[in-house]
Amino acid sequence: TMRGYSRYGTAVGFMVLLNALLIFATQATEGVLTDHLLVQLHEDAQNEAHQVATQHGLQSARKLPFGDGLFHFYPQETSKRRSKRSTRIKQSLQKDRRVKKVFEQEGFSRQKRGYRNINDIEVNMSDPLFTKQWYLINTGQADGTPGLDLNVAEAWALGYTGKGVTIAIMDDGIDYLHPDLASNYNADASYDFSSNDPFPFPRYTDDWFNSSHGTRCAGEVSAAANNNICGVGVAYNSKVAGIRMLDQPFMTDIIEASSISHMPQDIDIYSASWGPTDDGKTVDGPRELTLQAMADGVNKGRGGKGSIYVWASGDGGSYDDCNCDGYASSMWTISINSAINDGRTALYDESCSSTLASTFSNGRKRNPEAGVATTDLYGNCTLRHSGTSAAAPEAAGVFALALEANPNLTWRDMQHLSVLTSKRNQLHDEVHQWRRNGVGLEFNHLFGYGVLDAGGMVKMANEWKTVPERFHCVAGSIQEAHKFQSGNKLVLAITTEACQGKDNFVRYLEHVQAVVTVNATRRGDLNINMTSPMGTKSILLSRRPRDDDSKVGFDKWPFMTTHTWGEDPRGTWVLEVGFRGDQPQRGVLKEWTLMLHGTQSAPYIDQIVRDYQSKLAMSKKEELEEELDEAVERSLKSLMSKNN
Ligand SMILES: *[C@@H]1O[C@H](CO)[C@@H](O)[C@H](O)[C@H]1NC(C)=O
Ligand SMILES: *[C@@H]1O[C@H](CO)[C@@H](O)[C@H](O)[C@H]1NC(C)=O
Ligand SMILES: *[C@@H]1O[C@H](CO)[C@@H](O)[C@H](O)[C@H]1NC(C)=O
Ligand SMILES: *[C@@H]1O[C@H](CO)[C@@H](O)[C@H](O)[C@H]1NC(C)=O
Ligand SMILES: *[C@@H]1O[C@H](CO)[C@@H](O)[C@H](O)[C@H]1NC(C)=O
Ligand SMILES: *[C@@H]1O[C@H](CO)[C@@H](O)[C@H](O)[C@H]1NC(C)=O
Ligand SMILES: [Ca+2]
Ligand SMILES: [Ca+2]
Repeated sequence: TMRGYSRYGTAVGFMVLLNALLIFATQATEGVLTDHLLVQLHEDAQNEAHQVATQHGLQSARKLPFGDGLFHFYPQETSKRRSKRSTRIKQSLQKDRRVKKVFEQEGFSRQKRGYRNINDIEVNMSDPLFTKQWYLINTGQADGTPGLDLNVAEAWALGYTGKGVTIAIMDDGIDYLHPDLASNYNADASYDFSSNDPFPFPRYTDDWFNSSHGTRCAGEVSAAANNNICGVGVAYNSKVAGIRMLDQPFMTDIIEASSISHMPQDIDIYSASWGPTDDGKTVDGPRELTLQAMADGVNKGRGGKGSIYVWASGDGGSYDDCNCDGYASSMWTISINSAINDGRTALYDESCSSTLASTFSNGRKRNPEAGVATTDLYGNCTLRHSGTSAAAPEAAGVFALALEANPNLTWRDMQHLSVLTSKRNQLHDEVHQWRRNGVGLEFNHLFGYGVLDAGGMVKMANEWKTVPERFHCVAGSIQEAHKFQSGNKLVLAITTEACQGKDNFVRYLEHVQAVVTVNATRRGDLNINMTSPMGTKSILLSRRPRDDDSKVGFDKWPFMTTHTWGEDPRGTWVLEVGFRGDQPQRGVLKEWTLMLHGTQSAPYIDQIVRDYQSKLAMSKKEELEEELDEAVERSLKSLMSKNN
């Protein structure tokens, strides 16, 4: 074993150790010699190492911190194997009077831990559009960034394809006769609330809009695999239900509530790619019945584990703020944003502190194949699905894989898993930095905790222990009117014990809501930030240049942040309310109530213990490696001293 090496100590000569290492190396890998040389120089030549190296055709020399007079002589260019030239260099070095000894360096293989080579997992699909579905496996097609994908291949390789899970697409219907959808269609769980019948087939509407939206979303989740038709769904063995509810002249609370509460014991996941108008001046959310339906869903759906509501964060671009959309910003929905295939934001992406994670879509003029490939109306396929509309169903598909891996997951477990396993990957937001919150979780104001990682998620889901009970604490409330104006922002503080000592003590945060009542001469110029006791700043509201409301303001509006996830809420929270924009504005804040939601006992204690154990194993490994290094160093020294 490796530990044994240290016992050789200085007593054993270098050659013994070298032999042992060589045996070890030949057993472990096929070592090859490289152009790199270990050179020992005579004492009086040690200041000339660089000259010696260059005179023999090498690039330079680097003094090694161990051994006496040892240098790393390295070549101009690194090729994998030793070149013929290198043999000559070695011979000429050996003849140089300044050089005491020359050793060749062996090259062997070391893999980055936790790094998945995207070509390692072989996925063989006959579906013609499969290779165009870069969001499933991104090999760089359509000018994309290789590896920037949902990592579904790993989840599939582990055997998770969505079996036994039903996802409902709440949209404009599904072409359930589509040959790529028919076999996965769950007719029993489907309904048409636009026409009040059990057949949510897309129909022509008054404005002749051809309703392909739902069909495209359904294909992303549940298109069948290996049938030579279109592409492959993220969860290609899951069932998809159609809930047609967008195709009537106007929406009603009854239709929304009915859709959201449709068959909650049969439908596991509801995907919604709609919301209030993304015109940058609307502040709207679920009405009374729909709120009740959502609350019932998370509390009673799926046998009490809770319906999973997946929401597109919105298509209003930088002019809108998804915290003004009460569906996306609800704690009960998982709000999903989108990245394009090279990791940039889509132009229509809205940012806000309530977004949990991201998937992929298309949203800049690029390669025509950079769109989302999926099923289309009338049995067709398309390469051009886009919008955050396209992002939410991908997330629904990933969650279906996680539910297959562990059907016990609650609606909150799914959010915890998303926070813990989503990745920054190569996402980049030109406006907002990636930051770490008080417990070290990395997030971004637009992408949330990053791109969903299906492989990571199913692996963690597999061993997941349901998170502890959730508590709610009103941390404090300021209810006097406070005036503020341009150039003179309002700063308020609430210091809280987070209900410590009471039954509803919240020690580990999940969601935080700031319920705010504020009016202003121009609502769109308002911006609100909130900083947690652990120092995490959430941008609760950004400027919305198109919103010129001067009457309504925000009335007990629950701005939500996910950015303080896992933090200890005890201490002082600071709210900053100000104006941005060209014209001077005035406003009055009438209420700020701080609501904390989370657990009393540590969530995922088992996960943490496991992490700790694996870290322990790592540190032992490093210790071993250090011991080995030391042994090599000692042996080298002893060899050198003998040669002196
Ligand atoms: C992929 O599938 C095709 C068609 O079924 C088959 O001919 C081929 O051998 C498969 N390739 C691999 C590597 O499994
Ligand atoms: C919808 O389909 C009808 C019939 O195929 C066609 O005439 C019409 O132009 C389409 N409308 C749109 C908006 O694509
Ligand atoms: C759909 O497919 C039919 C034939 O199957 C074709 O005639 C039609 O143009 C396609 N429609 C669209 C919108 O691509
Ligand atoms: C789900 O819960 C049941 C009952 O508590 C338990 O027996 C089962 O092992 C759990 N399954 C997983 C995958 O955790
Ligand atoms: C805001 O509310 C205060 C107090 O109710 C009122 O005096 C003021 O006129 C309102 N301002 C606007 C811009 O509506
Ligand atoms: C809120 O934070 C943003 C981003 O750091 C900053 O630009 C803005 O001025 C802040 N607004 C207030 C009212 O503090
Ligand atoms: Ca297919
Ligand atoms: Ca919006």
